[in-house]
Amino acid sequence: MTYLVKPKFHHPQLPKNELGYTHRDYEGAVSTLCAGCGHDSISASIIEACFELSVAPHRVAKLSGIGCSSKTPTYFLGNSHGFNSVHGRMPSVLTGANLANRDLIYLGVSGDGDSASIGFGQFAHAIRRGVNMVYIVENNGVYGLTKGQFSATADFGSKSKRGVVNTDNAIDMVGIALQLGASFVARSFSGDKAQLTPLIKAAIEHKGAAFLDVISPCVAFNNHAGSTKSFDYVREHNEAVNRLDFITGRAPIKVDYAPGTVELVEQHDGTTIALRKLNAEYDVHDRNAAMGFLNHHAAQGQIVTGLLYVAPQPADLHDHLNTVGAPLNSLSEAALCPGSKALDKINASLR
Ligand SMILES: Cc1ncc(C[n+]2csc(CCOP(=O)(O)OP(=O)(O)O)c2C)c(N)n1
Ligand code: SF4
Ligand SMILES: [Mg+2]
Repeated sequence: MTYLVKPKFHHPQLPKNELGYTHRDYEGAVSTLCAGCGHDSISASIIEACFELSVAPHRVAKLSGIGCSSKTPTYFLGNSHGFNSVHGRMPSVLTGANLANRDLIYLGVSGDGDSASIGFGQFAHAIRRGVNMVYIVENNGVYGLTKGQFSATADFGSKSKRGVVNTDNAIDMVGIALQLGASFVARSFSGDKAQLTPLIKAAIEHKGAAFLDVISPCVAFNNHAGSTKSFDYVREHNEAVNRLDFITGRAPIKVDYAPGTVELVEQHDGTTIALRKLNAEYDVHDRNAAMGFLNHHAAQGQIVTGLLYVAPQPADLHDHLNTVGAPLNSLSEAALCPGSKALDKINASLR
């Protein structure tokens, strides 16, 4: 794959985070995507989120499949670990890496083709197993890289650039993630950085399968009238249920909103998400209600965005498997191998 290295000029007065890093330390190569592609805005939000959280770049593993969306990890976190897998296979590679080293932050970046078509089974199993990760689908409703065929998330009745009407039903990745037990589910829009960046921060701090469906218009093949994934359509039909204003871990929480409009959501590690409610009735802890809400609004052509569900007591794959706290790749052979006597005993029990 070709890529352009960014010049390494740093303005001496660039703001620094707690680690002493600037934004530049979280960037990657120069993007080769089409100018205006939604995916580049998502990369910018990932950079911003990691900068603001003072994430050490070497603690992040970014994994992807194939597609314009899956190319984007080259354009952010240039100092992090990266693995560009086969089309649709990112989730199983991520699961294996996570099992070997639970200490890293796993960022899976995929497309609607990569995750809702060829990788649909892989996506489903990583989510239902509760792999501790941030799984982002950059959803444009088309296979951008292969020139704009309808993907499985293209809405029934929506029109291609050439005027062909989609006669297949759409897969709603958020609905599926809710059904499969993801412990953090959100939807956002690449054109709404103020909503997206805090969602990514919250997802990074969440322990469990965090799924983010980000509508990300493809300016080359799916940004016309008749598309339901265009900038205009998403702006006109966006039904945001809440907004995360800040996420704080150890710092004291200051809330200056009217009572009832802000909900503080505690996370496992003592961090708190401050959730500004735009819809007073919406309950982020009710999985079934979230599914009903989603379906109801989808039937009216609306796109529900925001933090849609977060589990009060999330658990991840390592909790389910009861693995040791230390990363498996740090254990010695003596600790990993039970010894021949123990193996003999197991074999004997199976005879
Ligand atoms: C096994 C395999 N089948 C098909 C392809 C061709 N292919 C490359 S990218 C792609 C679809 C990408 O769509 P999506 O994941 O939505 O990414 P986008 O380009 O839209 O961001 C396809 C079908 C491939 N590379 N490998
Ligand atoms: S083809 Fe579409 S998805 Fe791919 S880079 Fe261009 S605008 Fe983005
Ligand atoms: Mg796509």
